[in-house]
Amino acid sequence: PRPLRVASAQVGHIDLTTPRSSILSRLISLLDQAAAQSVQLVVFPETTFTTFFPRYFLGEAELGSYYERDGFLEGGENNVLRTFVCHAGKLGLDVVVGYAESTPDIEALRKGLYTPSSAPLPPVLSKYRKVHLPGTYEPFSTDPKTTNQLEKRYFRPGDLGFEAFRAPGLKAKWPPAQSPIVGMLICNDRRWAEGWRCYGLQGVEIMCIGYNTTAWAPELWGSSPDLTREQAREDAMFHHKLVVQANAYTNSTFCITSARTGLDDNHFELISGSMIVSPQGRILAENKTSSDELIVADVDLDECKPGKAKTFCFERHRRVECYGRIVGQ
Ligand code: CDT
Repeated sequence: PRPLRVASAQVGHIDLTTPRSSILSRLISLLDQAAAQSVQLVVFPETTFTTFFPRYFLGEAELGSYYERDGFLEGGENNVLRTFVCHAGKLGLDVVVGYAESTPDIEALRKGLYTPSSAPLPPVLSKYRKVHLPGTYEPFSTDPKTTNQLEKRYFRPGDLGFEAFRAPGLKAKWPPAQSPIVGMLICNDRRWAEGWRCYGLQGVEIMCIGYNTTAWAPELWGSSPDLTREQAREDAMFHHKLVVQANAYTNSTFCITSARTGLDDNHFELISGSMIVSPQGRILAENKTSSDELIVADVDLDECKPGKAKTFCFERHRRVECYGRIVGQ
């Protein structure tokens, strides 16, 4: 067996004007709780350090304040991301965390994730940039009550592909060649089987997914515009669980999902659904609240093996000669 204690750090409501310092202290508290429970790997949401700002139509100057600057670690300056990473490192926690990444070229604004692993300034083991950007370039409306989804305006599609990596920093009790194979997706990416399969083909054992999923967004969802708020919320949760459980199963991998959730600015509702899912697609642990919450589970990575060797043994059962359409051939 290869036992590992993992957690999803769900983050509750954050308003547009919530001070970064108060967000940071909540995140530090989640890290402390994880360390107190001997967790080894914690997954945080998409855009963990701010509210989900792509729902707002923002002017250029204000917009800039929602990104983490390039060189946030190397530059040595104090910022929330650096403080967060160093705290996780001091506690010996491996962390996956989502943030809006700014590069020196304003034209190259992107999203990313990274995983630190040891103190004092933990190394970045891997970085992932969101590939499937939902929403629109133009706002649906400039009415401040409208839920926009301006990711196509505020970001560029990720350019790093779907690269699985080994995570040797997990206080490993096994040789490096047996260290966990980790993959990352961000929010909307989880709805696309193509990314999951790229990780599955690399033998992924733990998928880490942070997200902000609007509970009520008739302009965005493909479902009927006649749905009530309650029905729309239920649909959003159903589809979230459907894609995560199904893709964990068909790729024989554990999956940790972490929601930014709650009612932001007393108006914009995000679903929860933070959970830890087994390679059989079963939910092992899930959130009980719509607030800050740590969801913990003990997993055995060797449970990925039967699915990879039998039902989803890719070498024996895949028929690549029939899949050309997927890559436009
Ligand atoms: N943040 C993000 O990617 N949200 C999307 C909204 C979907 S719009 C159809 C999501 O997949 O949850």
